[in-house]
Amino acid sequence: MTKKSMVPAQQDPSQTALARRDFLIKSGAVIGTAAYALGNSDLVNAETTNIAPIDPSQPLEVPQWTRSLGAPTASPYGKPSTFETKAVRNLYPGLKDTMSAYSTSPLQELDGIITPNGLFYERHHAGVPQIDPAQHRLVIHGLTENALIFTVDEIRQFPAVSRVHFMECSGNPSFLPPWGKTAAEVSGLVSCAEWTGVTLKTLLDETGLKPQAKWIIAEGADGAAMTRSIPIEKCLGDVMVVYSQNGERLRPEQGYPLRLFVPGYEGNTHIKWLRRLHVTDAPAYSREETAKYTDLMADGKARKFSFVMECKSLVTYPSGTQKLTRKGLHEMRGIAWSGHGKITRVDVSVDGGNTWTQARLQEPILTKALTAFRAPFEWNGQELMIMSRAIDETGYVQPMLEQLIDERGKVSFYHNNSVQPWRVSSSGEVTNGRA
Ligand SMILES: Nc1nc2c(c(=O)[nH]1)N[C@H]1C(S)=C(S)[C@@H](COP(=O)(O)O)O[C@H]1N2
Ligand SMILES: [Mo]
Repeated sequence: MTKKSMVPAQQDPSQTALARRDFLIKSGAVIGTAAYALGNSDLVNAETTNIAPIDPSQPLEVPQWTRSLGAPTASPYGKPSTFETKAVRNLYPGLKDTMSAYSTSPLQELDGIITPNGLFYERHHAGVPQIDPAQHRLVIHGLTENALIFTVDEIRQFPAVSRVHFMECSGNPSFLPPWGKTAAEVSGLVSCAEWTGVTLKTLLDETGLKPQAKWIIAEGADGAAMTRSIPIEKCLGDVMVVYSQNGERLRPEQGYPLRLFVPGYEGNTHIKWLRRLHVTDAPAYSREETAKYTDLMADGKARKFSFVMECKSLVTYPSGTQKLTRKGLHEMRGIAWSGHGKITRVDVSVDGGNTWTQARLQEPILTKALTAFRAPFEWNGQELMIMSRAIDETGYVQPMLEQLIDERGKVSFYHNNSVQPWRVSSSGEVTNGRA
């Protein structure tokens, strides 16, 4: 026998505690299970005195919620704690109208890489239609061998795939002030989910394609009838027609019951409430790919079909309006993503970009998905200028804003993927480093 196994069971602290809890529960002394670790006198108090509000300076007092029953089981759809009042979507700064509007994901409140469905960013050009899935149809026609009409149920019967991908609006954020206060205000038009649906290729295999097929024009069923043209190679690659998001059916805000998902491409191409895919030999040159979602350069020419969301990262802790409340060891946290593939490295700086160290990438590291990063740092009351820069598998390095402006001028609006600085003051307050 080893020395360890000779230790009597009741001397193992966890065993002792469990036995004691069982005894107390049997003897009717406890209501809440956590109470066993406390003295008998506390338990007697809990039973005989009126329940007082908890005093945070007495953390070992049995709290009020331990002395009573909780809420009943099986609320039909679970909700976050009512104390989590900051984890909410907000209208994009400056917007007043809610119909053609954006709302941001509260990035500074989120952990990991999956955005909860209720906090996914929104961009609607004509509000959120309420679509009855039984009445909804998807038409695929044009330069196909057969034109086909699918019900939502029929689409769900094809072999499916589930993939984790980010989606980002290309106006996230613009090149000009006012700069936002929080991470959400700066860059909250990005979110990430596990999407389930059929690959568009599966449906195109059903319709067949004529040799002249070069583009597919996707159209939404909302009041904006949002229309975008996607090159056929992309459509036969990783494009999906999705019906689920993080395990449940798409939210109305995200395109219920069907949405086009175009991994790595700007959010505008991910047509929601998808009703029509028109296979053609040329793009539609719709409003959304001419007047909007083109990039006017300093020389007066515009880039068109600038589809791919380039490599970007953002520190979400510490970030604007947060506060460091203790000195010593901290962890810088953030998200990085690239429409070209996987994130290979994230560098972080606490001195405004003079020196950089490599952050640790948190697994999983998935293609065209948010990747979380972490980097420890010491804070002892000195001022810091915190920032991150991401590098993707093509070797592309996230640029500074000055570099982007040098290249594109100041009239450009979309595709600002520049490095975002946060200033930490000597009192620990965090503010936008651009302001
Ligand atoms: N039918 C339709 N599809 C649409 C839009 C729209 O207004 N109508 N907005 C587009 C834009 S600009 C973006 S950024 C994304 C936003 O998707 P989300 O609201 O799910 O975040 O959807 C795109 N698809
Ligand atoms: Mo967008």
